[in-house]
Amino acid sequence: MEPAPPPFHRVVAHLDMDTFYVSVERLLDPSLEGLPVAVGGSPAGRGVIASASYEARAYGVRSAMPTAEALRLCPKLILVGRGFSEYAEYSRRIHEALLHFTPQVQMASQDEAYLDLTGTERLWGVPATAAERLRRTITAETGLPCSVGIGSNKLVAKVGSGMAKPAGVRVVERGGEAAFLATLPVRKIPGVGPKSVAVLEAHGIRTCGELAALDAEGARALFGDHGSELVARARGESDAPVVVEAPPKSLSHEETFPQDTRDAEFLDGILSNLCEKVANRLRRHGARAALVTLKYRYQGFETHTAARSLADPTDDEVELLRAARTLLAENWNRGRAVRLLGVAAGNLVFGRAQLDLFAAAEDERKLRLHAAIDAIRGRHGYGAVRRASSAGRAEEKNENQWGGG
Ligand code: DCP
Ligand code: CA
Ligand code: CA
Repeated sequence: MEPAPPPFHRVVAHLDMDTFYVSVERLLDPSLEGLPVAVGGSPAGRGVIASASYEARAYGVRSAMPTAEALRLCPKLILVGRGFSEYAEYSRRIHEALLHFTPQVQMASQDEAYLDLTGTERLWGVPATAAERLRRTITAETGLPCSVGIGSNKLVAKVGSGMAKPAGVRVVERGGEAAFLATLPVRKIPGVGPKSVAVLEAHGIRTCGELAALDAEGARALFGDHGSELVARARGESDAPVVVEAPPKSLSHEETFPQDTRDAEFLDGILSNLCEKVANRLRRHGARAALVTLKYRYQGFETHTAARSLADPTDDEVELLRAARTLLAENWNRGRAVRLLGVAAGNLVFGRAQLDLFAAAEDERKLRLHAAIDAIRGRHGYGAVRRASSAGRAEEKNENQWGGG
Protein backbone atom coordinates (compact mmCIF):
# COMPACT_ATOMS: atom_id res chain seq x y z
CA MET A 1 0.00 0.00 0.00
CA GLU A 2 1.15 3.53 -0.76
CA PRO A 3 2.11 5.45 2.36
CA ALA A 4 -0.28 8.31 3.07
CA PRO A 5 1.06 11.63 1.80
CA PRO A 6 2.37 13.86 4.57
CA PRO A 7 -0.29 16.31 5.78
CA PHE A 8 -0.05 19.62 3.98
CA HIS A 9 0.56 22.45 6.36
CA ARG A 10 0.21 26.04 5.38
CA VAL A 11 1.67 29.12 6.98
CA VAL A 12 -0.63 32.12 6.60
CA ALA A 13 0.00 35.60 7.96
CA HIS A 14 -2.53 38.39 8.40
CA LEU A 15 -1.38 41.98 8.60
CA ASP A 16 -3.64 44.77 9.83
CA MET A 17 -2.54 48.39 10.15
CA ASP A 18 -3.07 49.94 13.58
CA THR A 19 -5.54 52.87 13.58
CA PHE A 20 -4.86 53.14 9.86
CA TYR A 21 -6.33 56.53 8.88
CA VAL A 22 -5.18 58.11 12.14
CA SER A 23 -1.68 56.70 11.65
CA VAL A 24 -1.46 58.18 8.15
CA GLU A 25 -2.55 61.54 9.56
CA ARG A 26 0.11 61.31 12.25
CA LEU A 27 2.79 60.42 9.77
CA LEU A 28 1.93 63.56 7.78
CA ASP A 29 1.54 65.69 10.93
CA PRO A 30 3.60 64.32 13.84
CA SER A 31 2.20 66.95 16.20
CA LEU A 32 -0.89 64.69 16.44
CA GLU A 33 1.18 62.04 18.22
CA GLY A 34 -0.03 61.21 21.73
CA LEU A 35 -3.32 63.13 21.37
CA PRO A 36 -6.94 61.98 21.12
CA VAL A 37 -7.34 62.08 17.34
CA ALA A 38 -10.01 60.68 15.05
CA VAL A 39 -10.74 60.65 11.35
CA GLY A 40 -14.42 61.03 10.69
CA GLY A 41 -17.24 62.96 9.11
CA SER A 42 -18.40 66.31 10.43
CA PRO A 43 -20.77 66.20 13.43
CA ALA A 44 -23.08 68.65 11.66
CA GLY A 45 -23.43 66.39 8.63
CA ARG A 46 -24.24 63.41 10.86
CA GLY A 47 -20.82 61.98 10.08
CA VAL A 48 -19.34 58.96 11.84
CA ILE A 49 -15.91 58.10 13.19
CA ALA A 50 -13.83 56.02 10.77
CA SER A 51 -10.68 55.61 12.83
CA ALA A 52 -9.81 56.63 16.38
CA SER A 53 -6.45 56.83 18.16
CA TYR A 54 -5.92 54.85 21.35
CA GLU A 55 -5.99 58.11 23.30
CA ALA A 56 -9.48 58.76 21.88
CA ARG A 57 -10.55 55.17 22.50
CA ALA A 58 -9.72 55.68 26.16
CA TYR A 59 -12.74 58.03 26.24
CA GLY A 60 -14.96 55.43 24.62
CA VAL A 61 -14.65 56.78 21.07
CA ARG A 62 -15.14 53.94 18.58
CA SER A 63 -15.28 53.59 14.83
CA ALA A 64 -18.78 53.81 13.29
CA MET A 65 -19.88 55.98 16.24
CA PRO A 66 -21.59 59.27 15.25
CA THR A 67 -19.00 62.05 15.41
CA ALA A 68 -21.35 64.15 17.55
CA GLU A 69 -21.45 61.41 20.17
CA ALA A 70 -17.66 61.01 20.02
CA LEU A 71 -17.29 64.75 20.73
CA ARG A 72 -19.62 64.46 23.73
CA LEU A 73 -17.51 61.62 25.14
CA CYS A 74 -14.25 63.38 24.38
CA PRO A 75 -14.65 67.17 23.96
CA LYS A 76 -10.93 67.59 23.21
CA LEU A 77 -11.13 65.13 20.33
CA ILE A 78 -9.15 66.40 17.34
CA LEU A 79 -10.92 65.64 14.09
CA VAL A 80 -8.71 65.32 11.03
CA GLY A 81 -8.95 63.86 7.55
CA ARG A 82 -7.28 64.48 4.24
CA GLY A 83 -9.42 62.49 1.94
CA PHE A 84 -9.31 59.00 0.68
CA SER A 85 -6.73 59.33 -2.07
CA GLU A 86 -4.04 59.87 0.58
CA TYR A 87 -5.05 56.69 2.42
CA ALA A 88 -5.28 54.78 -0.86
CA GLU A 89 -1.72 55.81 -1.68
CA TYR A 90 -0.50 54.35 1.62
CA SER A 91 -2.55 51.23 1.00
CA ARG A 92 -0.68 50.83 -2.26
CA ARG A 93 2.65 51.27 -0.54
CA ILE A 94 1.71 48.62 2.01
CA HIS A 95 0.79 46.23 -0.79
CA GLU A 96 4.03 46.84 -2.61
CA ALA A 97 6.10 46.42 0.54
CA LEU A 98 4.36 43.10 1.18
CA LEU A 99 5.27 41.87 -2.28
CA HIS A 100 8.85 42.02 -1.11
CA PHE A 101 8.07 39.01 1.12
CA THR A 102 6.11 36.89 -1.33
CA PRO A 103 4.01 37.33 -4.44
CA GLN A 104 1.28 35.43 -2.56
CA VAL A 105 -0.41 38.56 -1.18
CA GLN A 106 -4.13 39.20 -0.94
CA MET A 107 -5.20 42.70 0.05
CA ALA A 108 -8.37 42.01 2.02
CA SER A 109 -9.17 45.69 2.54
CA GLN A 110 -7.36 48.98 2.36
CA ASP A 111 -5.38 48.26 5.50
CA GLU A 112 -5.15 44.51 5.75
CA ALA A 113 -3.68 41.63 3.85
CA TYR A 114 -3.16 37.90 3.94
CA LEU A 115 0.16 36.37 2.92
CA ASP A 116 0.69 32.70 2.16
CA LEU A 117 4.17 32.12 3.58
CA THR A 118 4.10 28.35 3.12
CA GLY A 119 7.54 27.15 2.09
CA THR A 120 9.33 30.41 2.89
CA GLU A 121 10.90 29.24 6.14
CA ARG A 122 14.43 29.18 4.75
CA LEU A 123 13.95 32.74 3.57
CA TRP A 124 12.02 34.35 6.44
CA GLY A 125 12.45 31.90 9.32
CA VAL A 126 9.98 30.06 11.49
CA PRO A 127 6.51 31.65 11.79
CA ALA A 128 7.38 33.72 14.88
CA THR A 129 10.44 35.16 13.14
CA ALA A 130 8.66 35.75 9.86
CA ALA A 131 5.78 37.54 11.59
CA GLU A 132 8.08 39.89 13.47
CA ARG A 133 10.09 40.58 10.31
CA LEU A 134 6.91 41.35 8.45
CA ARG A 135 5.73 43.74 11.12
CA ARG A 136 9.04 45.59 11.34
CA THR A 137 9.56 45.78 7.60
CA ILE A 138 6.12 47.18 6.86
CA THR A 139 6.50 49.75 9.61
CA ALA A 140 10.00 50.67 8.41
CA GLU A 141 8.94 50.99 4.78
CA THR A 142 5.67 52.86 5.32
CA GLY A 143 6.27 54.63 8.62
CA LEU A 144 2.98 53.18 9.90
CA PRO A 145 2.38 50.85 12.86
CA CYS A 146 0.83 47.45 12.19
CA SER A 147 0.16 44.09 13.78
CA VAL A 148 0.56 40.56 12.47
CA GLY A 149 -1.09 37.25 13.23
CA ILE A 150 0.32 34.02 11.85
CA GLY A 151 -0.93 30.46 11.86
CA SER A 152 -2.09 27.54 9.77
CA ASN A 153 -4.97 29.38 8.05
CA LYS A 154 -6.54 32.76 7.33
CA LEU A 155 -9.06 32.49 10.14
CA VAL A 156 -6.62 32.10 13.03
CA ALA A 157 -4.16 34.53 11.43
CA LYS A 158 -6.87 37.22 11.31
CA VAL A 159 -8.02 36.68 14.87
CA GLY A 160 -4.35 36.64 15.89
CA SER A 161 -3.56 40.03 14.36
CA GLY A 162 -6.51 41.51 16.22
CA MET A 163 -5.16 40.22 19.50
CA ALA A 164 -1.63 41.37 18.72
CA LYS A 165 -2.61 45.06 18.54
CA PRO A 166 -1.04 47.52 18.82
CA ALA A 167 2.31 46.96 17.09
CA GLY A 168 2.57 43.30 18.03
CA VAL A 169 2.63 39.81 16.60
CA ARG A 170 0.67 36.76 17.63
CA VAL A 171 1.62 33.22 16.65
CA VAL A 172 -1.02 30.50 16.71
CA GLU A 173 0.76 27.16 17.01
CA ARG A 174 -0.21 24.42 14.61
CA GLY A 175 -2.55 22.04 16.41
CA GLY A 176 -3.41 24.73 18.93
CA GLU A 177 -6.06 26.49 16.81
CA ALA A 178 -9.10 25.31 18.79
CA ALA A 179 -7.44 26.03 22.13
CA PHE A 180 -6.43 29.47 20.88
CA LEU A 181 -10.04 30.39 20.12
CA ALA A 182 -11.75 28.47 22.95
CA THR A 183 -12.11 31.30 25.47
CA LEU A 184 -12.87 34.05 22.94
CA PRO A 185 -16.41 35.31 22.40
CA VAL A 186 -18.06 33.91 19.27
CA ARG A 187 -18.20 37.38 17.66
CA LYS A 188 -14.42 37.16 17.17
CA ILE A 189 -14.96 34.60 14.42
CA PRO A 190 -14.86 36.43 11.08
CA GLY A 191 -18.31 36.17 9.53
CA VAL A 192 -20.18 35.82 12.81
CA GLY A 193 -22.30 38.94 12.99
CA PRO A 194 -24.72 40.30 15.60
CA LYS A 195 -27.57 38.08 14.33
CA SER A 196 -25.65 34.84 14.79
CA VAL A 197 -24.36 36.06 18.13
CA ALA A 198 -27.94 36.64 19.30
CA VAL A 199 -29.06 33.15 18.20
CA LEU A 200 -26.07 31.57 19.93
CA GLU A 201 -26.54 33.55 23.12
CA ALA A 202 -30.18 32.53 23.22
CA HIS A 203 -28.87 28.97 23.44
CA GLY A 204 -26.33 29.77 26.09
CA ILE A 205 -23.37 29.74 23.72
CA ARG A 206 -20.97 32.61 24.30
CA THR A 207 -17.47 31.36 23.58
CA CYS A 208 -15.86 29.72 20.56
CA GLY A 209 -15.13 26.73 22.79
CA GLU A 210 -18.83 26.27 23.55
CA LEU A 211 -19.70 26.56 19.87
CA ALA A 212 -16.88 24.17 18.93
CA ALA A 213 -18.34 21.55 21.25
CA LEU A 214 -21.69 21.46 19.37
CA ASP A 215 -22.29 18.23 17.47
CA ALA A 216 -23.47 18.14 13.87
CA GLU A 217 -27.13 17.81 14.81
CA GLY A 218 -27.05 20.64 17.29
CA ALA A 219 -25.32 22.88 14.77
CA ARG A 220 -27.84 22.02 12.06
CA ALA A 221 -30.75 22.69 14.41
CA LEU A 222 -29.46 26.20 15.06
CA PHE A 223 -28.05 27.25 11.69
CA GLY A 224 -29.19 24.77 9.05
CA ASP A 225 -26.67 23.82 6.37
CA HIS A 226 -24.38 26.57 7.50
CA GLY A 227 -24.10 25.04 10.99
CA SER A 228 -21.29 22.56 10.53
CA GLU A 229 -19.13 25.16 8.85
CA LEU A 230 -19.68 27.51 11.75
CA VAL A 231 -18.63 24.84 14.23
CA ALA A 232 -15.53 24.11 12.17
CA ARG A 233 -14.66 27.80 12.27
CA ALA A 234 -15.10 27.87 16.03
CA ARG A 235 -12.49 25.09 16.14
CA GLY A 236 -10.13 27.23 14.10
CA GLU A 237 -10.48 25.17 10.93
CA SER A 238 -10.49 26.86 7.55
CA ASP A 239 -9.08 25.99 4.17
CA ALA A 240 -9.86 29.26 2.41
CA PRO A 241 -6.97 30.02 0.06
CA VAL A 242 -5.02 33.25 -0.13
CA VAL A 243 -6.31 34.69 -3.41
CA VAL A 244 -3.71 36.72 -5.23
CA GLU A 245 -4.94 39.47 -7.52
CA ALA A 246 -3.78 39.50 -11.10
CA PRO A 247 -0.55 41.46 -11.55
CA PRO A 248 -1.10 45.03 -12.76
CA LYS A 249 -1.34 45.68 -16.49
CA SER A 250 0.24 49.07 -16.11
CA LEU A 251 1.65 51.32 -13.40
CA SER A 252 1.20 55.04 -13.53
CA HIS A 253 1.36 58.33 -11.71
CA GLU A 254 0.00 61.70 -12.65
CA GLU A 255 -0.09 65.17 -11.25
CA THR A 256 -2.46 68.08 -11.67
CA PHE A 257 -0.92 71.52 -11.17
CA PRO A 258 -2.42 74.30 -9.11
CA GLN A 259 -2.02 76.54 -12.18
CA ASP A 260 -1.77 75.78 -15.87
CA THR A 261 1.77 76.29 -17.08
CA ARG A 262 3.98 76.67 -20.16
CA ASP A 263 7.16 76.46 -18.07
CA ALA A 264 9.19 73.74 -19.80
CA GLU A 265 11.65 73.43 -16.94
CA PHE A 266 8.84 72.96 -14.44
CA LEU A 267 7.23 70.31 -16.64
CA ASP A 268 10.54 68.51 -17.02
CA GLY A 269 10.89 68.42 -13.24
CA ILE A 270 7.41 66.96 -12.96
CA LEU A 271 8.21 64.32 -15.56
CA SER A 272 11.35 63.38 -13.70
CA ASN A 273 9.48 62.97 -10.46
CA LEU A 274 6.69 60.93 -12.06
CA CYS A 275 9.26 58.63 -13.70
CA GLU A 276 11.01 58.13 -10.36
CA LYS A 277 7.73 57.05 -8.79
CA VAL A 278 6.76 54.77 -11.63
CA ALA A 279 10.23 53.18 -11.67
CA ASN A 280 10.11 52.63 -7.94
CA ARG A 281 6.79 50.82 -8.28
CA LEU A 282 7.99 48.76 -11.23
CA ARG A 283 10.86 47.50 -9.11
CA ARG A 284 8.53 46.72 -6.23
CA HIS A 285 6.43 44.61 -8.54
CA GLY A 286 9.48 42.98 -10.11
CA ALA A 287 8.25 44.33 -13.45
CA ARG A 288 9.83 46.10 -16.41
CA ALA A 289 7.99 48.23 -18.93
CA ALA A 290 8.15 47.84 -22.70
CA LEU A 291 5.84 50.81 -23.29
CA VAL A 292 5.87 54.34 -21.89
CA THR A 293 2.74 56.44 -22.20
CA LEU A 294 2.63 60.18 -21.60
CA LYS A 295 -0.64 61.79 -20.64
CA TYR A 296 -1.05 65.56 -20.86
CA ARG A 297 -4.00 67.83 -20.38
CA TYR A 298 -4.57 71.35 -21.65
CA GLN A 299 -7.13 73.81 -20.33
CA GLY A 300 -10.73 72.69 -20.58
CA PHE A 301 -10.00 69.06 -19.73
CA GLU A 302 -8.65 68.43 -23.23
CA THR A 303 -6.59 65.30 -22.58
CA HIS A 304 -4.18 63.48 -24.89
CA THR A 305 -1.94 60.46 -24.64
CA ALA A 306 1.08 59.45 -26.66
CA ALA A 307 3.11 56.26 -26.33
CA ARG A 308 6.53 54.93 -27.19
CA SER A 309 7.80 51.34 -27.22
CA LEU A 310 11.14 50.49 -25.67
CA ALA A 311 13.46 48.05 -27.38
CA ASP A 312 14.60 46.77 -23.96
CA PRO A 313 11.98 46.64 -21.21
CA THR A 314 13.16 48.72 -18.26
CA ASP A 315 12.55 49.55 -14.61
CA ASP A 316 15.05 52.39 -14.66
CA GLU A 317 13.83 55.95 -14.10
CA VAL A 318 16.45 57.47 -16.38
CA GLU A 319 15.28 55.34 -19.29
CA LEU A 320 11.63 56.03 -18.54
CA LEU A 321 12.44 59.73 -18.39
CA ARG A 322 14.26 59.64 -21.71
CA ALA A 323 11.15 58.20 -23.37
CA ALA A 324 8.78 60.56 -21.52
CA ARG A 325 10.86 63.61 -22.49
CA THR A 326 10.87 62.59 -26.13
CA LEU A 327 7.11 62.15 -26.03
CA LEU A 328 6.59 65.56 -24.45
CA ALA A 329 8.94 67.24 -26.91
CA GLU A 330 7.21 65.62 -29.89
CA ASN A 331 3.64 66.21 -28.75
CA TRP A 332 3.30 69.26 -26.57
CA ASN A 333 2.12 72.37 -28.36
CA ARG A 334 4.34 74.86 -26.54
CA GLY A 335 1.95 77.67 -27.17
CA ARG A 336 -0.58 75.99 -24.89
CA ALA A 337 -0.57 75.80 -21.12
CA VAL A 338 -0.56 72.36 -19.52
CA ARG A 339 -2.52 71.47 -16.40
CA LEU A 340 -1.73 67.79 -15.91
CA LEU A 341 1.05 65.36 -16.74
CA GLY A 342 1.05 61.62 -16.25
CA VAL A 343 3.45 58.80 -16.99
CA ALA A 344 2.36 55.17 -17.38
CA ALA A 345 4.52 52.09 -17.74
CA GLY A 346 2.79 49.44 -19.83
CA ASN A 347 3.39 46.13 -21.62
CA LEU A 348 4.88 44.91 -18.37
CA VAL A 349 7.30 42.01 -18.27
CA PHE A 350 7.69 40.22 -14.96
CA GLY A 351 10.83 38.57 -13.64
CA ARG A 352 14.50 39.41 -13.60
CA ALA A 353 16.09 40.71 -16.81
CA GLN A 354 18.47 38.45 -18.72
CA LEU A 355 21.81 40.12 -18.23
CA ASP A 356 24.40 39.83 -20.89
CA LEU A 357 27.95 39.32 -19.76
CA PHE A 358 29.24 42.78 -20.59
CA ALA A 359 26.23 44.59 -19.23
CA ALA A 360 26.35 42.62 -16.00
CA ALA A 361 28.72 44.89 -14.07
CA GLU A 362 26.81 48.03 -15.03
CA ASP A 363 23.53 46.32 -14.18
CA GLU A 364 24.81 45.22 -10.80
CA ARG A 365 25.76 48.81 -10.05
CA LYS A 366 22.28 50.00 -11.07
CA LEU A 367 20.57 47.34 -8.99
CA ARG A 368 22.49 48.45 -5.92
CA LEU A 369 21.76 52.11 -6.62
CA HIS A 370 18.05 51.39 -7.05
CA ALA A 371 17.92 49.36 -3.86
CA ALA A 372 19.57 52.21 -1.96
CA ILE A 373 17.27 54.86 -3.46
CA ASP A 374 14.15 52.81 -2.80
CA ALA A 375 15.22 52.21 0.80
CA ILE A 376 15.78 55.93 1.46
CA ARG A 377 12.49 56.88 -0.19
CA GLY A 378 10.72 54.20 1.77
CA ARG A 379 11.93 55.78 4.97
CA HIS A 380 11.78 59.46 4.12
CA GLY A 381 9.41 59.82 1.18
CA TYR A 382 10.03 61.07 -2.31
CA GLY A 383 11.50 64.42 -1.34
CA ALA A 384 14.53 62.63 0.11
CA VAL A 385 16.22 61.56 -3.10
CA ARG A 386 15.96 63.82 -6.07
CA ARG A 387 17.85 64.00 -9.26
CA ALA A 388 18.97 67.48 -10.17
CA SER A 389 16.18 67.98 -12.69
CA SER A 390 13.37 67.39 -10.21
CA ALA A 391 14.84 69.41 -7.36
CA GLY A 392 13.51 72.69 -6.15
CA ARG A 393 9.93 72.56 -7.33
CA ALA A 394 6.81 72.70 -5.24
CA GLU A 395 5.64 69.51 -3.56
CA GLU A 396 3.29 67.52 -5.72
CA LYS A 397 -0.39 67.72 -4.96
CA ASN A 398 -2.57 65.34 -6.85
CA GLU A 399 -1.25 61.94 -7.50
CA ASN A 400 -3.28 58.99 -8.53
CA GLN A 401 -3.26 55.99 -10.69
CA TRP A 402 -4.69 55.89 -14.14
CA GLY A 403 -4.64 53.54 -17.07
CA GLY A 404 -5.18 49.83 -16.69
CA GLY A 405 -3.43 49.65 -13.26
N1 DCP B 1 -12.88 52.57 8.16
C1 DCP B 1 -13.93 53.37 7.76
N2 DCP B 1 -15.18 53.18 8.27
C2 DCP B 1 -15.41 52.20 9.18
C3 DCP B 1 -14.37 51.37 9.58
C4 DCP B 1 -13.10 51.58 9.05
O1 DCP B 1 -13.72 54.28 6.96
N3 DCP B 1 -16.64 52.02 9.68
C5 DCP B 1 -11.54 52.86 7.65
C6 DCP B 1 -10.79 53.67 8.66
C7 DCP B 1 -9.81 52.74 9.27
C8 DCP B 1 -9.58 51.73 8.18
O2 DCP B 1 -10.79 51.67 7.43
O3 DCP B 1 -8.63 53.42 9.68
C9 DCP B 1 -9.26 50.37 8.70
O4 DCP B 1 -10.30 49.89 9.48
P1 DCP B 1 -10.04 49.04 10.79
O5 DCP B 1 -11.32 48.43 11.19
O6 DCP B 1 -8.89 48.12 10.55
O7 DCP B 1 -9.70 50.14 11.91
P2 DCP B 1 -8.35 50.91 12.28
O8 DCP B 1 -7.23 50.51 11.40
O9 DCP B 1 -8.66 52.36 12.33
O10 DCP B 1 -8.07 50.45 13.78
P3 DCP B 1 -7.43 49.09 14.32
O11 DCP B 1 -6.08 49.45 14.85
O12 DCP B 1 -8.34 48.62 15.39
O13 DCP B 1 -7.37 48.13 13.17
CA1 CA C 1 -6.66 48.37 11.03
CA1 CA D 1 -8.71 46.37 8.94
